[in-house]
Parts: sequence; structure tokens; C-alpha cells
Amino acid sequence: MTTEIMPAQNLPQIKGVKDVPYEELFVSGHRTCQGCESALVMRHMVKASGPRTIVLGSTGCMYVANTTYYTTPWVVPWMHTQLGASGSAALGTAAGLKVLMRKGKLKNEKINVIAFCGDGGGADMGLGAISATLTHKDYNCLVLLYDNESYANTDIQLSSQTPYGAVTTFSPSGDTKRLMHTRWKKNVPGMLAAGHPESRYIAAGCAAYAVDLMNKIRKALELGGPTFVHTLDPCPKGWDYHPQYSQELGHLAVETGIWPLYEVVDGVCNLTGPTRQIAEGRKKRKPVYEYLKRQGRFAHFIDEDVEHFQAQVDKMWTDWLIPGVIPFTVPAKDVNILKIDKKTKPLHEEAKTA
Ligand SMILES: Cc1ncc(C[n+]2csc(CCOP(=O)(O)OP(=O)(O)O)c2C)c(N)n1
Ligand code: SF4
Ligand SMILES: [Mg+2]
Repeated sequence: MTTEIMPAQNLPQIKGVKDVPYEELFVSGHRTCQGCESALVMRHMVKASGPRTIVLGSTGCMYVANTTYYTTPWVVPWMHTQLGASGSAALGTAAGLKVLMRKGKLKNEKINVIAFCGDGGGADMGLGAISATLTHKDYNCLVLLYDNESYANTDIQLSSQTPYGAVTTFSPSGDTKRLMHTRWKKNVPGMLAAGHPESRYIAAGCAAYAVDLMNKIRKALELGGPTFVHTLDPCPKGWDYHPQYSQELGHLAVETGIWPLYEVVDGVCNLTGPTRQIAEGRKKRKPVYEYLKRQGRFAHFIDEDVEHFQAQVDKMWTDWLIPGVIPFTVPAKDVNILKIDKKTKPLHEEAKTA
């Protein structure tokens, strides 16, 4: 047995599927449902980050189904953390490692710290802690929010990420109310990107676009500081479809424009994958009906529900300041004022020459 510490890894961008590391660090031995895309996110996440990684996981399917009866699929060190605590666990672990290295108790090397949370744990309960973590620029840690659009582990309760009109155990469709849930999904990556200028990397991904997702994980870890990646994960149990269609639904979520893929690097927003192709006019956005009709949770929708859903998504693409990312619109009279004028001298430069 060797006690040698593995060297710090380089995490270069992956050019294509052939370039993806062969090594599996999330293996068999878990009890997630067949076709669970959140489990695939976990697999891609550690494949991208490599063996020098510590994973911290909030309560939820990816904790419970991945650590049942003394079995675990994690090859890397891993720890459970409380449902709303992914941000605090990430920051605390990063701070602990930094102190141990400063005191010489741990070899000074790059160790990736990744804390994951579900949408219930991250978009609802733990949002404040994630926000605080993203302001602490001296600590290297990634928070990954895997979004299956419900509190899935406790039997599919409604979260702030559940889409408009969807049936959950808290929002059944009935005779009195066809739609129990009429709130639009909270825009978490857009909100975090807009509000946390100290974070160098915030992105939205999907496991159906595996290389794009792995590259986002790598870029977050390479740039360092506190970073955030949000994935949309089809969930056969909660979304009510046959497990064989998980990848297809991931593709459809992106191709219909419901889930835009992007990254914000040092404040600069890049659309990625099919989202970029749609924005550039190289690919046509598919109607949301193509996505909705494939899932039992929308089976009660009538035409007007589909039309409302489509209108909301259209608005994201036609009116928003950055399509699908930043939800501000500009009044027609201000279109010219709000265009960025590159000729205007920044005030700090004017002060220097005064
Ligand atoms: C403070 C607290 N409240 C409630 C629970 C019960 N609980 C465990 S997992 C879970 C669902 C979490 O949902 P999400 O974060 O979306 O993860 P998912 O189960 O969908 O993977 C809940 C409510 C808990 N563990 N801790
Ligand atoms: S309920 Fe959904 S998220 Fe949970 S293990 Fe099953 S497929 Fe995965
Ligand atoms: Mg969830």
C-alpha cells in the first residue's frame, strides 16, 4: 500500500467525448432510481474534478440514495451536511484545509472542495448560506445545485424550482383547481450571477450535455474562489415518465429554451451549447409543448396552460436583457440610453487626468 500523496491535478478543458477521463469516482452501489439524471450529475461532477476532491452533500436523494446501509458509490472522501448547509459546509471545509496547510499539518496542494445540494436544500432552504459563501473570495469551493424540481427524497413536494403548473404531492390537480401551483420557477443562477461580483464563475448546465457540464465544473475549480453551478436534472419518478427518456428530456429542456445553458466568467456571460446556437439563429427553438407532453406532471394541462407557459418562455428570449439569463427588460424610450457606450470614459480614469 502506498501512502504517497497524489500530485495536484490540472483540469484542462475537455475537447470531446474521447478526451473524457476513463476513471470512475462515483461507481455502482447506490440506490437512485433507474434513469436518475441527478446521479449522472454526481458521476460527471467527480469525473471532471478527479481524485483530489472532497465532496460534501446536503440531505436529499443524492445523500440518502447514495449512502444506504453502509454502502456508497463515492470513491472520493465524502461527508453529509444538513439540508440547508451546502454553502456553509463548502466554506468551512475550504477554510479548514487552508488553515491546516498554513500550519504545515497538511501538504500544500490543490484539493477540490465541492458541496452539492438539491433544489429544496439550495434554492430554498440554503440560499442565504450559498449567497454568503459566494462573497468570500479567498476560499476555493464549488457549490453544485442539482435541480430535480422537487423535494424528491421526501416524495416529490413542491419547491421554488418546480415549474409552473406541475403536479407534485403538494400541488395535485383537482376539479376545483386544475393548477394548484402557478408561480414561475425562481431564476437561481441568474440571481446569483447578478448579485455576487466576487464569484468568478457561475453557470447553468445539464447532464444531457455531458462534456459541456464537465467543462463547467473544471472551469469553476480552475478559476477558484467560491463558485456555483446549477444543473437541471430530469427525474423519472417526480416528472412521471419512463426512465429511458431522461437524456431526451434534458435535451428538450434546452432546445425549447426553458433551460438555457450559460456561464458567467468574471462577469462576462457566455451562452453555451444549443442555447448559443438558438441565440445566434443557427438553431430554431422548439415549442415547449414538445417537452411538456412527455411528462405526466403536466398531463392535466389544457391549451391555455401550454400557451401561458410558451408565452413566459418567449418573453425570456425576446424581452430579457440577456436571453434566459438576466430578466430585466428596457422601456422602449430608454433602449438607446441603456446601450453600453464604450466611448464614455470611466470616472476613475477621469479623476486621474483631472
Ligand atoms: C431541516 C430539514 N428539514 C426537512 C428535512 C427532511 N428532508 C430530507 S430530504 C428532503 C428533500 C430535499 O429536497 P432537495 O433538496 O430538492 O433534494 P432531493 O431530495 O430532491 O434530491 C427533506 C425535506 C431535513 N432532512 N432537514
Ligand atoms: S426520485 Fe428522482 S432524483 Fe430521486 S433518486 Fe429517483 S430519479 Fe433520482
Ligand atoms: Mg430536489
